[in-house]
Amino acid sequence: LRCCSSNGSGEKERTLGIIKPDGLSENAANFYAEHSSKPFFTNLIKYMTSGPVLVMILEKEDAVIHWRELIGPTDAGKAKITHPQSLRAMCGVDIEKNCVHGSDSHQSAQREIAFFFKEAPSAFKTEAVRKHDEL
Ligand code: IDP
Repeated sequence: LRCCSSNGSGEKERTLGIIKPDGLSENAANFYAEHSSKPFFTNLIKYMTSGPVLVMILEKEDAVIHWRELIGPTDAGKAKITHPQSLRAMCGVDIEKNCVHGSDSHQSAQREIAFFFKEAPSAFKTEAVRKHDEL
């Protein structure tokens, strides 16, 4: 890395960073590591890196189950019939292109939040969530 030195003024400055496409595909592969041996893995990574994604921490009581209920079944095609009011029914296409992700358990949520938000989890946690984690 050839770079610069501090300008020494102690003032805030701005810089520009870009996560290049290969950086995103590495992240997607790591995020979905549990599916790496599945036949759909390569397509899933292509899909997940085909454009920008918006990653959110959502917080409420029983957020994991409520968000899973709201997004609906994995197969967006079937969801259109069985869960027409779900997000996947409304914006997804099929079992792969299902438009939204939701952690499938409290433990997965903790791991996945830490994956994207290295510093954030404790700052985002309410007192109630911190107590829940200590149990
Ligand atoms: P989930 O997202 O509903 O929890 P997972 O089984 O964890 O479902 O699968 C992760 C993602 O992999 C799915 O959201 C979907 O995009 C993709 N996927 C899952 N099963 C298949 C499949 O059988 N064919 C193609 N893609 C799949």
